[in-house]
Amino acid sequence: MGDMTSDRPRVLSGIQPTADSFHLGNYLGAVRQWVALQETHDAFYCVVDLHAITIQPHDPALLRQRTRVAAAQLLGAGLDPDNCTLFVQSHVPQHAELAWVMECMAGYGEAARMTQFKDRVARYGTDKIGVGVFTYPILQVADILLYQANQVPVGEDQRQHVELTRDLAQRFNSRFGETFVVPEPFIIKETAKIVDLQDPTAKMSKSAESQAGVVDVLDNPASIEKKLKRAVTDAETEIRFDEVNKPGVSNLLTIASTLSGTAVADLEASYAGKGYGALKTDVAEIVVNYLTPIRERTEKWLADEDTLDKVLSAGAVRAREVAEQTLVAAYDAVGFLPGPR
Ligand code: AQP
Repeated sequence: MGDMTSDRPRVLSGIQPTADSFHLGNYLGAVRQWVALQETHDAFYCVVDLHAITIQPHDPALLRQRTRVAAAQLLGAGLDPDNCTLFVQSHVPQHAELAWVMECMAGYGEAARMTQFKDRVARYGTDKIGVGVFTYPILQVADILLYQANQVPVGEDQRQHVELTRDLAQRFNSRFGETFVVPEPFIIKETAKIVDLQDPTAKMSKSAESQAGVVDVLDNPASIEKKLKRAVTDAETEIRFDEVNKPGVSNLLTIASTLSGTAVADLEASYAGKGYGALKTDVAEIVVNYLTPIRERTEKWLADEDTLDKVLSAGAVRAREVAEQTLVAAYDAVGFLPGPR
């Protein structure tokens, strides 16, 4: 596995296997940065299947399938198992073990203030959600702290959970002695919140009521084109970046700029005098051209499950080595007797 044990700063991030494909928000907000950071950082990335069962009831066969699809997509998007550690969260038991300790560090009110938890309560009511929906942010805390991560590449919606991680790491360190690196969120402003194509006031999200505004990485080209051509814009005609007054057009410019490497200002200039139709057609083409090789590589990985599973096993072995060191230190710090492990 190359020189991953070098002095490079660490990054850790995870993604849930809760859909048949990642969407463009997941890709631009997180996965794209993961691919870049493996070149400069000692990178740990996991498919967080423990998180995926917080929404109940779940289908075991579907979870198994989606876990492989998630891993295959990460490889298809450019993660290189020789240059980063890619693993499945449930293969590393230390995540659940540290989560309990961190749950005991967290305040009830503190956990209840998590926006994503409050959103779920508002949407489904407390009787319809499991305890896991309340505690998963603290499992996320454990996910990050186990790897002594310096940075956590995520989208804006995860900022609060990284802040919680910082708070609990600092609390633990001050009570029991320096044990954890206190991580920073790594959020690229431009792509921190990709919005829904049909409702540009909402983030692109797999749990959107309609999938018409959600572009999946594994979507077929015809479907991607259709969704982009129907994207909601505004009543003006000018192609200009203005997130407040023109969120739909700005989102299209962000997507085009990030995937093509052309600055937003240059795009604005090149569309002077042109209509929204031209922009949508071009963005559709850019997105299809960008995603097609990712989809094809993903399909290749999925066609060879044995190799995929071997990559994930090797990743889990390496992840466990690091996670175990941190867990042993944390267990010792809180006063658990050393025992056989
Ligand atoms: N719209 C988005 N823009 C930018 N980044 C985003 N992320 C998610 N949506 C956007 C980032 O994707 C990473 C993976 O997050 P996840 O596995 O928790 O995915 P998710 O949040 O479950 O995806 P959804 O679609 O947002 O799910 P629901 O609908 O359940 O809330 C994270 O880094 C996240 O920030």
